[in-house]
Amino acid sequence: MKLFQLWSAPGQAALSIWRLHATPQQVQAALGLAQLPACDCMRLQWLHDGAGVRFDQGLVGMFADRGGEVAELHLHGGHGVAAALRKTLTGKGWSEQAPTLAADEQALLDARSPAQARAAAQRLRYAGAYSDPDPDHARLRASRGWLEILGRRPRILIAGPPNAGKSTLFNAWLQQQRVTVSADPGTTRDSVEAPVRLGRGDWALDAVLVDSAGLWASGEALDRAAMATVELQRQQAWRVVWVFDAAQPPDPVARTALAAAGDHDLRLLNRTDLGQAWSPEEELGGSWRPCSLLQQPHTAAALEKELLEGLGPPPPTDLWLPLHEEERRAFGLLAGRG
Ligand SMILES: Nc1nc2c(ncn2[C@@H]2O[C@H](COP(=O)(O)OP(=O)(O)OP(=O)(O)O)[C@@H](O)[C@H]2O)c(=O)[nH]1
Ligand SMILES: [Mg+2]
Repeated sequence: MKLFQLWSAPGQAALSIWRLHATPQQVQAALGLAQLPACDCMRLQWLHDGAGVRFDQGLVGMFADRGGEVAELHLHGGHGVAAALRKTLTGKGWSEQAPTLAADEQALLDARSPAQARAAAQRLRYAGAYSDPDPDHARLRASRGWLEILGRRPRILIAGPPNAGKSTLFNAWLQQQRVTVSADPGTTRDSVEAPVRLGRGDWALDAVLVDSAGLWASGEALDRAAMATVELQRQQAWRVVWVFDAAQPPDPVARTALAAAGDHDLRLLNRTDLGQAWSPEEELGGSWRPCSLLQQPHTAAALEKELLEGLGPPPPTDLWLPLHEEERRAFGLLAGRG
């Protein structure tokens, strides 16, 4: 049976990588190649569909695999090329098969940021490198915060009482008018989430930012359902950015919610341009950042910086990284939200 597999991430990307389990002659015939695919080296060749029409130019080579010979194709990554290749090969009796990937290989394919890709690649490279007990555990301790989030997409929840400016912060962070902002309390009901990039360069991280409904003593069932969703979001969040209103002391529901805040959560006292009607430090404790999001839209960048600084130094690049909770527990490296 002639099989082909997609080895790059599904969807559109700059490149797609395919493996064809067949002989060089079968690959040449299937794709109308001018030359037989060469062994252990990639050559640029035109690929032709069943009607002899060129559909892409890419790198083609043959390699030895555990079970025999494998052709590897590095093609352009658009949907059109993938569709043309699939149609050409299935039209000639080939079958597509999903590759069997180890968990770390899958994590590398799924990585959406440089940091998450590096961590997955490091695990592949140094797999099995540890003996127990190992002095290298100590080197990982300073990067506990990173290890907690490199194996997943950390979620940052924006929460607080109604009208405090949560949606204003969400939009400022994304630098787009993504959600409705209005002077009517209770504008946001459903949680809205969007991908955000934290930091730059090699250790830039992919995260999810979540805007949420206001927390207050509402008699309406809809509001209470929305607040139950916020509580679920809070439990899943890596960090919460609490936004309270300087002009309006919060009601007991918002105060109670804040009691669940972790030490690394951020606290923002917004709308200080309207005057400060109460003191969060005195009434709620903790350290608060006074601000006016309307006048200081760069506050979001300062919050991003603070979140990243709280992570400590990035992990060493020459070690296998324990990213999953049970691994971090085994290494004595669990770092909770607290
Ligand atoms: N004066 C002043 N107004 C602000 C500031 N930040 C936001 N606002 C205004 O406050 C109102 C509420 O802002 P939102 O961002 O909708 O507040 P929210 O917390 O999302 O409110 P809900 O969705 O109702 O929970 C809007 O009219 C904003 O323009 C600020 O720094 N100063
Ligand atoms: Mg809102």
